[in-house]
Amino acid sequence: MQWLVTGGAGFIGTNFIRLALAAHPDLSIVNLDKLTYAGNRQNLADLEGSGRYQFLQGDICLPAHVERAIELAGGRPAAIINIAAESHVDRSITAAGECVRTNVLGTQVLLDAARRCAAQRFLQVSTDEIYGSLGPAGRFHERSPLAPNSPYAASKAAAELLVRAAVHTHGVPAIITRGSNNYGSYQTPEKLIPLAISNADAGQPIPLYGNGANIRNWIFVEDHCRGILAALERGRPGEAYNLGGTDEIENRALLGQILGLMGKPSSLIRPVPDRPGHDFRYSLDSTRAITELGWTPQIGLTEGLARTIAWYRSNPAWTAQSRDSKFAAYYQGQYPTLHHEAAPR
Ligand code: NAD
Ligand code: TDX
Repeated sequence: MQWLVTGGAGFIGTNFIRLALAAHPDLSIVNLDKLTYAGNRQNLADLEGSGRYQFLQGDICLPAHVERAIELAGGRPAAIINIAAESHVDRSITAAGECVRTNVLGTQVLLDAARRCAAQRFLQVSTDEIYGSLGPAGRFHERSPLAPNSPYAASKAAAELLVRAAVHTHGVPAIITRGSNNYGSYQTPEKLIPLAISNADAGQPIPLYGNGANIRNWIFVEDHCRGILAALERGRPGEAYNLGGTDEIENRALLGQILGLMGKPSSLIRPVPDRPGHDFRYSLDSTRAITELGWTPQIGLTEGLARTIAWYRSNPAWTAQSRDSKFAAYYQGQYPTLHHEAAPR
């Protein structure tokens, strides 16, 4: 059995490939990844040469690169799993072009390829952000309207509509998963949790947007990856499945919990100007995935954070490599009010 995975050198892709190969001894995977700032080939270097994993550097927006990846996967992969994306909301607010190109055009190029090679399944990894923002109460279910608020979220919603059209018009057997906020190993430190852990370990201030009352629904990355696998194997083509995590928490309380677990002072938290258009709250009703796929998230926030902190502390070289000079330039542009306090290491 051969699968084509895109974006497998990023955070969720790395975790997904490890999980899928462990779950299926007869599976081999081709990983097509452009290696943007968010991709790191070394994440899965130990699998290269195993005979079950091949890495191909390439761009999902370029049909020739996608065709090459499909050839490497034997010409007719049993599944194409699209994990590649420009995934950071803040970067999409500063400059939306790459986000729209990869997330929208790239998805269409992959759908066209799936049709041509008659892949048996296409799985689009999407996000809760396509639903927009909630107030203090309520949850999103799969029939909630798409109401994205950031350029990133809008590009992911657009990709979902292209997937829907490919199912309806061309009969592509595609399934969509909508995960909530992920955390865990291999996440680049532009995102809140790895930024907090790596800044705290370096004794540097942690930026908290606005009043810190925004709420996210956190899912441990391995729970999310099990959900993607379950949807691929047991989901119905044409359907979307919410994959929400176990915990909802305000950002300021989350940072307090992380610092407590790390034995660091909460005085490291520094309010910074709010994100423009900042969604207040996300919360997913995952009843469909629980009943149809037999999936449930298993790792609660306290355990997941402890495991995540332990991973970052065991892998300082990985973090140092992620926090390179390009990251420093990004950080200075994103957090000008913090820059004078300390530069990221
Ligand atoms: P990430 O930014 O860590 O990784 C993205 C990967 O895609 C990188 O390896 C990058 O090199 C690759 N990539 C980018 N553009 C590419 C292109 N044009 N061609 C080929 N490869 C390209 O992202 P992530 O956090 O792992 O997210 C993965 C997917 O999961 C995304 O589709 C995202 O929308 C979705 N998602 C993420 C979260 C989350 O909390 N991180 C939650 C729900 C859904
Ligand atoms: O420095 C920060 N300070 C801060 O207060 C950063 C980077 C974020 N925040 C806030 C903004 C959000 O309310 O923390 C929350 C989480 O922010 P991010 O880690 O940037 O995630 P979010 O914007 O919620 O989006 C994430 O979840 C859905 C992923 O990045 C997306 O790819 C996914 O689709």
